[in-house]
Amino acid sequence: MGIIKERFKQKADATAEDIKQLLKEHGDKKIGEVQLSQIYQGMRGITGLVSETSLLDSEDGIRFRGYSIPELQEKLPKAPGGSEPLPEGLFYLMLVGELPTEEDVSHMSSVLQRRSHVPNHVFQTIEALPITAHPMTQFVVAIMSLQTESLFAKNYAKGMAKKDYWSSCFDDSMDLIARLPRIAAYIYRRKYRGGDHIQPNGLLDWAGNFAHMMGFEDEGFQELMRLYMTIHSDHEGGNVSAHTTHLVGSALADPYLSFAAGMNGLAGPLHGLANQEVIKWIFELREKIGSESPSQEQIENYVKQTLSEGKVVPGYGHAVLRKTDPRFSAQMEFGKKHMPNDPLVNTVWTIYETVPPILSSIAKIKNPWPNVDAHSGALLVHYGMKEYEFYTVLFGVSRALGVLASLCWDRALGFPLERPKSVSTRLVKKWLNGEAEIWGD
Ligand code: HAX
Repeated sequence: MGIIKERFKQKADATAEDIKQLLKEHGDKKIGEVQLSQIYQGMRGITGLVSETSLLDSEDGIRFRGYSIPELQEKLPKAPGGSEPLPEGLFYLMLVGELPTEEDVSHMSSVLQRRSHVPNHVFQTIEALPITAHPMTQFVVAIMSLQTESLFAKNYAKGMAKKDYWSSCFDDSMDLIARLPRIAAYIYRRKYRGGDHIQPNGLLDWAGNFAHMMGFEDEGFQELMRLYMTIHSDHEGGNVSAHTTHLVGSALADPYLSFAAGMNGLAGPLHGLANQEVIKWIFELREKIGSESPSQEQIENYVKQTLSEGKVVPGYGHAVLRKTDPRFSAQMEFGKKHMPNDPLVNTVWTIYETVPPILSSIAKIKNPWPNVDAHSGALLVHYGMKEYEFYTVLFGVSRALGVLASLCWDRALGFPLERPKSVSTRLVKKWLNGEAEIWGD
């Protein structure tokens, strides 16, 4: 067994023992109440999931195993000469629960390099799709075709015992994370660079190699990829991509099937696809006014027009957050450091000054502040990645780190099939009339 796998197993066994004790002593404690409105409104605020890898605070934003993004930027190992964290270090932290040393991270990088071979049939499957297919469609289809490699599925078919699920889940998760940059880069080069593919560079870290395979050799872009892959990786368990991966995995669908399901959710415009929508929306604004640098007044009018057409302002609002997303702030800092005079990046900052007061004046909107997607596209465009339909694939490669680390924990802790109870409006009416119990059927 590899060293990372061994450490993970030790931590998971200790946590499983803690949970056993915790439930024995406190299993019947109430942690909240559920209002009728919550079950009709997307289950907001109902605590019903365990997420070991990260927790989201509505004011402070995301913390990965207790560490904020600025803390991770300081504490996680960096690439030689770089100043952004290496995402494989964050993966280690989410998996093992402890900050990795430089040695741990370089070990993780080489393990991922070793596992990164993608079988030919995956590329053939991508090639069978029309080139016009959305990159997220190509991405999900490629992951599904890679499912032929699942050890979990093979071992389950051979009668694997429940106590061994975690091991195959771990191996599949590592393999999948190792292979995703190759697949995503293939899709990028196929769709936007005439199929002129680039071989991996075994000397580079996971995110640096990803940038290289997409054709971006600029050190600034590689640093951006390290930051991007770190901050998009996890947002506790209830967001659509994380929750879907967890739910599908609870049926013992293997990590490939579970992750592909999560990616279908990420491809929704209220979730991960918002990153392409933001840039599309800004490009349309530029075209409309015929300028690269819209004024605050022009942005204000454009936002009001968007709202009057019954559309959402992409990149703003959040189901949990009630402040500026620290993932937005981290990207803003990156922009200030690397490209303070870029007109598109400056427009993102002017939008940041303009939108919150407008959204704040609309009573129903709970959070007028920007989320992660409001900023990412402008940084990518700066380095020449203008093909915004591809942006959600980048998000997806990063999200694998969090949701697959969580899936390993799910199997190691022996979590059961997820199956919440539902109600019908008919039952609700009967309950309100005192004719039925709400938990009846
Ligand atoms: N523009 C216009 N209206 C908005 C809005 C925005 N940015 N944010 C919220 N609202 C509206 C909602 O559509 C909802 O209207 P209805 O009641 O008429 O349906 C109302 O305000 C209440 O919404 P909320 O309670 O404040 O927010 P929700 O938890 O329902 O939704 C969303 C959260 C992120 C989906 C929402 O803010 C939104 O649609 N934002 C724009 C899309 C976006 O940026 N998505 C990415 C989110 C981050 C993420 O997951 N990234 O992957």
